[in-house]
Amino acid sequence: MTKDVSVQEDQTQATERRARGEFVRGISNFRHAIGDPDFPPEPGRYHVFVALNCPWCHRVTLARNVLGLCDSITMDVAFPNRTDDDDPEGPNLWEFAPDRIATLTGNALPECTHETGTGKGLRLVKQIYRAEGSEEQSVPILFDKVAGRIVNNESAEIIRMLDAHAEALGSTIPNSERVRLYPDQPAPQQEIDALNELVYTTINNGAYKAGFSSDQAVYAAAFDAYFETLAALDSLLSDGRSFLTGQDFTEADLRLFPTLYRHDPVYYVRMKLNGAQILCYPHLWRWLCRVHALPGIAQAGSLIHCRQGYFGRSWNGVVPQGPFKPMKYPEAYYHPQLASI
Ligand SMILES: N[C@@H](CCC(=O)N[C@@H](CS)C(=O)NCC(=O)O)C(=O)O
Repeated sequence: MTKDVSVQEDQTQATERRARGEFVRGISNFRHAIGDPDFPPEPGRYHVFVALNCPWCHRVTLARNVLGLCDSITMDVAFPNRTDDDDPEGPNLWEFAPDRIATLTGNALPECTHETGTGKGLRLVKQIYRAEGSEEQSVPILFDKVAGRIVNNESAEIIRMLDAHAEALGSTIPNSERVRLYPDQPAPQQEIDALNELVYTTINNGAYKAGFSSDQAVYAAAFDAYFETLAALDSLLSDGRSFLTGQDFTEADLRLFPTLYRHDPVYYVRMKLNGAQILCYPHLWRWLCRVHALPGIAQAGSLIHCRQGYFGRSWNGVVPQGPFKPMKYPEAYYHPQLASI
């Protein structure tokens, strides 16, 4: 990679900031790239490990779908809640558990799978890392099934690689019809980079800073910045453009989508982002519905996994049922006219 595409949290005094109650996201350590000599772009070679409630994984499932890579990049899905305290390997670990029962539905979740990428049938994501001497445990992971190695565990870089190598990776969509998430020209790149920076800091990661910080001032600043950006993006879209940078869907849209998709049904309550719903921002609401309607987008996410994951264990296993007005979600995303103007 020639430049850092991920827009990560500033790690200055991270320990002290965490001690004061601020949520500070860590850094991903596997940063190889498809296209490096060890990792040639080939159909059928790569695999992703994801959890459908995780918004960073959502970037990867969205990219895999819109780029036509579902047949050529295999995928395993972890259960949305981590392991419990009585797990022999410890609590809070992502687990492949297709038979585990979700409190929300009273049934197993059909999207959840066993681990098939390594060929070892591992139970925990942590064991995939441990095989390489790493103590990390995060999803998403891009894995090379031929080399038996983790390629990369930073979603921003993974989606950029899938976009750059879509054809060689075996995309089922012809080049002329496939979206280009990060076009080669400098002008759209600069526009996307600027949006990524703003959206990562105040929206994607800002939601976590609001919801997981235990300091009132840190929460309040994150809350304010989040809603300021929503207002700014609503205004950006008010000139009639279909997507954030114009008439084409790009990486900037893809990276905004996972957070806004979660906002009304989950983050409003769970992340204490109860200033307003996306429904209150007419241009953003219509943008959300427009993106949701693109081929492959609705199929890349699951609000059942989101609800189960965000409210499951940390909220005593009971998942809030709403909202139901003006309509249940995700059904509401099929109705752009619900926007308040
Ligand atoms: N920088 C990573 C962040 C991924 C991340 O934070 N994933 C969370 C789930 S939403 C995770 O697995 N964290 C490790 C853990 O909580 O054990 C990326 O964007 O790919």
